[in-house]
Amino acid sequence: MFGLMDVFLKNDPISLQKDILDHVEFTVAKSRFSFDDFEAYQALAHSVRDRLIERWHDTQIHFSKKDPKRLYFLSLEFLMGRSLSNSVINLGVRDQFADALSQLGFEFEVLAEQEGDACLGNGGLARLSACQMESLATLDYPAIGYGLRYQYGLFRQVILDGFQHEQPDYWLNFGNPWEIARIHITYTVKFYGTVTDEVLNKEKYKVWVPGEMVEAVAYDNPIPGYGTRNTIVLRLWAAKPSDQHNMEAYNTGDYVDAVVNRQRAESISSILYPDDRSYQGKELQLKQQYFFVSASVQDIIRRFKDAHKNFDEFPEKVALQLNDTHPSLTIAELMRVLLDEEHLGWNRAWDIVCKIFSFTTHTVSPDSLVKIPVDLLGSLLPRHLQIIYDINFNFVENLKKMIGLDYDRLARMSIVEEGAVKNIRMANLAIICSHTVNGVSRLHSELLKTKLFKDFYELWPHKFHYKTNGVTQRRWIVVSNPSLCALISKWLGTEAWIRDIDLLIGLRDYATNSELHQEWKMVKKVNKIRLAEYIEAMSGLKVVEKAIIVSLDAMFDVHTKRVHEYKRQLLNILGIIHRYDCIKNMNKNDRRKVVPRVCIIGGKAAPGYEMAKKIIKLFHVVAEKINNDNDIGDLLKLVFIPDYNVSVAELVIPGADLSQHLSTAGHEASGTSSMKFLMNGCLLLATEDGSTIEMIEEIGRDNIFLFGAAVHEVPALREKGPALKVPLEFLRVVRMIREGHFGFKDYFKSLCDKIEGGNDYFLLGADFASYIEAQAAADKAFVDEERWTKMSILCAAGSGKFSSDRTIQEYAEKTWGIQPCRCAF
Ligand code: 26V
Repeated sequence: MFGLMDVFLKNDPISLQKDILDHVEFTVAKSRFSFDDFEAYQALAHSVRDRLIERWHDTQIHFSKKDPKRLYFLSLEFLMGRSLSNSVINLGVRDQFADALSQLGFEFEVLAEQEGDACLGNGGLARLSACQMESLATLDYPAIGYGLRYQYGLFRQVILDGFQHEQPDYWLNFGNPWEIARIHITYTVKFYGTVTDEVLNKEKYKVWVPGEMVEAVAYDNPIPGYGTRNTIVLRLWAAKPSDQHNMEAYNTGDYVDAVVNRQRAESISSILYPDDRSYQGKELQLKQQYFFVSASVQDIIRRFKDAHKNFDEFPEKVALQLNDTHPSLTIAELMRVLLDEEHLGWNRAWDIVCKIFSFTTHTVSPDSLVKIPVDLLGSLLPRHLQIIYDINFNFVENLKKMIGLDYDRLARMSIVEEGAVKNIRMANLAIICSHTVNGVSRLHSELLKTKLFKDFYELWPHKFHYKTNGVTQRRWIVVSNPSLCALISKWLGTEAWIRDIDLLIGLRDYATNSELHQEWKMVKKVNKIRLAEYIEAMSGLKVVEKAIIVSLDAMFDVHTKRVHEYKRQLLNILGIIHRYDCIKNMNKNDRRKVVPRVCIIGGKAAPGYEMAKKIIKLFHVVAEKINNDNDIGDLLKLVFIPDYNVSVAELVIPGADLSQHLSTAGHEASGTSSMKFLMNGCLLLATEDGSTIEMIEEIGRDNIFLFGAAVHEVPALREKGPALKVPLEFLRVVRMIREGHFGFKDYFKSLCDKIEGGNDYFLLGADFASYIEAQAAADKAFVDEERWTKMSILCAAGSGKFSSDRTIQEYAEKTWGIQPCRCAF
């Protein structure tokens, strides 16, 4: 028999080979004498999964024994990307598996490429959740993530003739070895119906009689920590028809209809909504939110009740983190369970609820805050609407005592928005019921306090905090940039920075060391070659176009993120046209001084976001012209990376020399891709927005190319309208598009109209001159190799603050009140 902490699965080459072959034979059901790369990947993934499960069991047992306060992280989106490389690195078995595979005639890297991405999220918020889960595991915090197991992840982007087309991402088609279906962990989720009053022991209670029931089935995704045995879990819920679902129909013989209705239940977890900005109050979207909230709350209560009898202990054992407004229904659901099922009474239930919720908002825009039409909520979740009205009644009555009868302010702060359509403001609910409201950068927090949530800040200043975002260095250096990882460890003389990122600062001591410079440049070159090969292969796939061959001596200038007007990919394109125009008008001598550039753009536009889609098309028509202009050659090449996702980012970021972060100041809550570029020694060209302001403090103004209006200047510039002065160069490039220099003249008219004549809300014209200047400064620095390399080293050295380990530690200590609970090796 094994003792509790004995390692069950062995990691020597013979054991690993046997495990892999066993999985080939019995899991993949292929002969161990003949299997291809994909089958080998599947067997490898299952061998790794076995080890994850073992550690996860040990962690579970340890947590159950210690019974610490646990964090429950609720998010509707997680962008996990691939799991194989991250798992073997965090388990500390990467080299062992690579050796075992090579003896079987396979290469680890080749098999890793077989894995598809898990894209259960849109953009920044979703990838942040994934980084934070990994940091929670690494720092030994007792945490569980909850989300939805969408059958269709974020749409696949296909570019046809320069236009974006969307295709479904049926990511589960080839199976998913990283999840464990828990068919016995299911909860019934109720919808619709009516609320009645009932009396129990002379007390009146509300009883919700549902009109529809759906089962939530748990799918567990283990998340291993690095340098620890701790492995936590991301539990994703899938919808299945309930056995109790519409029994009536079966009994009345309406068998076919009943089966069709059962299928409808599954649609709740079928699709991820592909919009990362605006919330539309669609019924299915609300159903998704409640489905995930109800299953998670039932799971949390079940776990609590397994070990505790008295709900007074609940706040000592449970911290609930609301990742943006989408999971805010959790508040009403927990109140409902405590009132109607646990019969605690309003005051006790409310007291508990107020102690356990914390809320983080990821937006600066009021349009992104979830609002639910009262009619919709009342029909889908009648009891919740009553509870929200009761919470609001108490809140408004108290508020009147505090601020008097300031009706405008009372109306603004009320959870219920009056108007032609009455809405429930989920952000107000979240703020009122949470003990802490966090922003995602210092600037964001200031904007919340002075704009978005000003009324609430003035009422409860103590609730408002911020935790600047971070990203995990395990994924964004160790997995994605192994050459840089080895180089950093060599120069710091330790691998300890992988868990303790502050050690990176030690690189500063060698920022002018010529030996390091040589090795640093070599690493960048290796990564540029990798990226260039990808570009060539990817562009060569197209039937009508030739493959794009890029020069490694050129500056790889990257702008990859979701396409949005506020992120200003259009400014980048206008800058590229200006550069092209300048080169065309240069004499031979001047052309020799031009710094060759490869301008890389990648990112998806929301399917219904017309302007964003036009921006993608514009990039393609400009690329077509410039890439085929023999007069330009290697001086300027444009590349669009289609279907940008986590695994593509892992390839692109290490290979970038320069990266662009151009949001109009005051619009990017934080920005996290800039942190990944910084860690990889890539220089930034950026506005003073979001987290960039804090980056400047860490790396120094000399090591970043800044441009554009500051946040406080933006309102005055907008105010000027048509009187705003814009440079002639700006007018010239817009005219080139307008006049059809790149074709599609009519198609781009609305786009040009949006940035001229006082309509330029995102201030492209106002920032254009300083953008071009910053680009020139970047060119100048690039030709001075020694200066550039020093800057690059200083960027990586100063990136420590932007690790999600720091963010998570701050949350744990200041917001959640949880302690590490480390499972012994
Ligand atoms: C999110 C969602 C997700 C669920 C479905 C509907 C919906 C609607 C709106 C939003 C708001 C955008 C959330 C977002 O991704 N914000 C980004 O969060 C990053 C992490 O904090 C931050 O770095 C970015 O600046 C911010 O734009």
